[in-house]
Amino acid sequence: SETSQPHIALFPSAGMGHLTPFLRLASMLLSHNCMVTLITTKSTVSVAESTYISFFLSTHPEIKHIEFQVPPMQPSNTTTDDPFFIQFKATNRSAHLIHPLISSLSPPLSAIFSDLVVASGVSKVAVDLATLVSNTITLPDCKGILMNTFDCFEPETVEKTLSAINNKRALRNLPLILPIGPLGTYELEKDQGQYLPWLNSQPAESVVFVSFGSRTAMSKDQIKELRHGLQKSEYRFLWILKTKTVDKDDTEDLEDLLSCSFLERTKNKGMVLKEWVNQQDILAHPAVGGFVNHCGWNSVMEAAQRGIPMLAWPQHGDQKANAEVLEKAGLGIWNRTWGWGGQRLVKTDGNQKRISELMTDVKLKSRAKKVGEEARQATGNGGSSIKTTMEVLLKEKQ
Ligand code: BUP
Repeated sequence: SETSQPHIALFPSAGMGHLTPFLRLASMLLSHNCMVTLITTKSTVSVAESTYISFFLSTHPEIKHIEFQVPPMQPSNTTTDDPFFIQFKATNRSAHLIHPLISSLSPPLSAIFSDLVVASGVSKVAVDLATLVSNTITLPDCKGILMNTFDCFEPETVEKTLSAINNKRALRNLPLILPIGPLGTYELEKDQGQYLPWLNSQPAESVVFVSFGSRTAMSKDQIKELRHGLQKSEYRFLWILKTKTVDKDDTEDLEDLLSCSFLERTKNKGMVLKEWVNQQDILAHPAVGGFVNHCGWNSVMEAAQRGIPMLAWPQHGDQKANAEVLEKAGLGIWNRTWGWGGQRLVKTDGNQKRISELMTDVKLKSRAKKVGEEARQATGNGGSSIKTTMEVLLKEKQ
C-alpha cells in the first residue's frame, strides 16, 4: 500500500570513500521513514571505517546491522597488493552468502542498494574478470543506478546521456540512472580536533585545505616539494598528511616527515596533521578558501556543496576523469601534466604557482560559489535530485 514502510538494505564495500555515501544514504532514508538494514563486512580494512560504523549505529539504534563475515583472501590469489582491492574481491567472492542472511529479515526487504564493486556477488552472477568490468556486467539485473551527482554539475551526462538511457533511446538493457546528489551530510561525532580553534581564528577564505583522501600515501620526496610550495605561496594552510595506504599503518612522526624548522617557521601560518579530521565540516568552515585534493568523488561533491574552489591533483583510479568533470563544471583547476601521484615529482614552483592561482583567481571563486548554489538547489525543495529521490522512494513504498 501507499503507506507501507520500505525496508532497504545497504551494502557498502571497503574504504571510507565507499562507506561514506552509504551512511549518508542511510541517514536520508531514515529521515524519509524507511527501515534500514546496514550490511558491513567483518573486519573492515581501516580503523576509520569501523569507527564511523560504530558511531553511526550508536546514534541510530533503529538500524538493523548485519555483520558479514568475509573469509580473508590470500594476496597471492590476486593481482593487486592494495588491501582495499583485495577486500573488494574477497567480498565479491562471498557476497552470494548474503542471500540466506537477508531472506529471513522481517519485514522482507523492498530493495538492496549495493555498491557497484560488490554488485555481481549480490546478484549471484559468477564472473571473474577485473573488478569493475565483472560488476558492470550485472547492471542490467539492477532496478536502478543511483548516482551521487546532480544535473547542473554534469549537464551533458545527466541531460543528454542519461536521458537517452532512461528513455530507452540508447543502451536499452540498462536500468534507470538516477542522479540524487550531492548526498546530504549527517552529523558526525563532535570534533575535538585542535584545528577547529585554529580555523576559527583565521580570516574568511584565507586557508588552503590540503588533503589527498583516505588512502593515498604520499612519497617523502613529494611531501618535501609540496612543503616548499606551500611555504613559498605564503598562504595559510591546513594539511592532512598520509604516508600509508591504510590508516593503522601510518605511524611515522610528523617531525620525521617535515623538518622541525618548517614546523617552527610556519607555526602561526599553517597546521599539518596526521590524523582523521572531519572534512565535511572543514569545507563548511568560513576560513577555508581553497581545497587541494586528489579528487575522490565524495570530496568533489563535498566541495561542490560548499562552493569551495579545488586544485585537483588526481592520484589513481577514476580521479583524472573526476578532475575533468569538476574543471568543466567550473569548480576547479588541474594540471594534466602532473601525472599520477608518485609517478612524477611535482616540483615546488609548480605547486606554488597553482596554489596561488587557486587562492587568487576571482573568476574561479565566483564560479565555484555558483556551483555551490546549484548543488543546494538540486537537493532543496523542488530540485532535480530531491525529485528523483522521492520518485525512488515512492516506487519502494508501492
Ligand atoms: Br582523509 C579524510 N576525514 O581525514 P573520497 C577523509 N574524510 O572526513 P578516498 C574525512 O572521507 P577513493 C579525513 O570527507 C570523504 O567523505 C571525506 O572519500 C572523508 O576519497 C571521504 O573523497 C573520502 O571519495 O576514496 O577515500 O580517497 O580512493 O575511492 O577515491
